[in-house]
Amino acid sequence: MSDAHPPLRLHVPEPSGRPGHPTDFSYLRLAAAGSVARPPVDVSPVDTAELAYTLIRVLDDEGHAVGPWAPEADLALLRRGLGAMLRLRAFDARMLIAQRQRKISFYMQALGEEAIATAHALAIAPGDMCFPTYRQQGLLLARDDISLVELMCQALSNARDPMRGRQLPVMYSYKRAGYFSITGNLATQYIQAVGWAMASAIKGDTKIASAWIGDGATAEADFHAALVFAHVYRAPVILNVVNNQYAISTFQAIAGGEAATFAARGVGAGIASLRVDGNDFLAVLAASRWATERARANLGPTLIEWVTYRAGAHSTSDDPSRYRPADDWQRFPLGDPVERLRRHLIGLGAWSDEEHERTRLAFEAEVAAALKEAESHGGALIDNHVPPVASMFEDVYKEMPRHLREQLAQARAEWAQHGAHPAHPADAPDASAKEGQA
Ligand SMILES: Cc1ncc(C[n+]2csc(CCOP(=O)(O)OP(=O)(O)O)c2C)c(N)n1
Repeated sequence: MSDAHPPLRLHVPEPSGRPGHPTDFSYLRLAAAGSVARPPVDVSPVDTAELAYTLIRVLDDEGHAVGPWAPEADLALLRRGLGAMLRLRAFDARMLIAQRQRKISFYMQALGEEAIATAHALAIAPGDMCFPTYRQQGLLLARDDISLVELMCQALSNARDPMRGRQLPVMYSYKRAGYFSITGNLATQYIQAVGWAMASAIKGDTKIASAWIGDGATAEADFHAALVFAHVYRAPVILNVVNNQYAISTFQAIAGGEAATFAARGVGAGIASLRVDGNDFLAVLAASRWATERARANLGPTLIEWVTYRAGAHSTSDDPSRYRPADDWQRFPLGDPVERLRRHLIGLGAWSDEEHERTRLAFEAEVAAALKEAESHGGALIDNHVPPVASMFEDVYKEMPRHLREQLAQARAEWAQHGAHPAHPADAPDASAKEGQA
């Protein structure tokens, strides 16, 4: 060992807050509302380097919309956005209770992050394809394409579950609503979205893709591979990184390090990149529109880091009191997205506390009624609903090929052989034979 050098050691980033010790949020690179320049959409990616290290914000502490990023948005759109966030919050709260009541096995809330998916959904167009993770249900609720009852039937895994029990609760799939089937393997959303966007360009279509990932999952190789393809081919895609400060119990610096932002990953890959206050509905709307315009004009991809805070547990299987201060969200400098838009609209005379309360209660009632209706169709944990064995083999090919038909018959025969009662009439031992005759 040379005397000239100290022993080598690794640096392991530590969270700046722990249970019982308030978080020091000074690690967040904040900027005052209205202080960041808005470049033209044809800016060269390298000239967004500064934007990747600051924070685009529109709503100031008094709820005024200030600066060059303040979007043109009529009051009807903003009221719709606030309503959609309230509806999403009511939906999540009710589903969380349903899990605690053992009606569903699992749930994931978007509490505290509602502005991101909601405003983004209002910036993209029908036909565009989102590749979401499990925390972007706001994309579906904001555009109201899918009924709450249908979403709940998926979470209940009941007879009306469009996924027929083949996906975890919250792992929705809606081609008609531009919501690509959720993959549990994180970061795959990125390569899928970039590939879809490239295909759209190859076909000469006008539709763009929107990819979603959390801070933690950016450490996956798929994230980086997707950036290379997006940059090289200028794929028409928006690359969203939701930095909600935690990946389950792991602080964001474990995936991101402390010297660079997640937005800076994009600049390094040759991609125009923005870092945006994700709890500021107006900033999300403005940045999403900017990125959308770039993609549609063949100017290439945009990576956007949305800075926010995951206010609830990671999932119903998680207990955040074990790894972070209980009052973190109250102390988070970017506040609550619902309260910030409410304040803005009240300041404009376009909303009131009374209307807010009335709307909140109306959504609570809508959600409660929808769950009652969804439960009337049963559920895996309510009436032991089990989909037919055949559903394991269906929907892969337009027509089931012979080898799968054989496997299905074998599965049914083995089920019968082991003496198990078929949970579904379609699984009776002679069902395959009858199907053969039909
Ligand atoms: C490839 C892969 N690795 C690990 C997991 C297990 N896992 C599920 S959620 C999660 C945390 C992800 O955190 P982040 O990307 O920050 O998203 P967030 O949940 O905060 O929205 C992990 C590690 C997974 N689903 N996929």
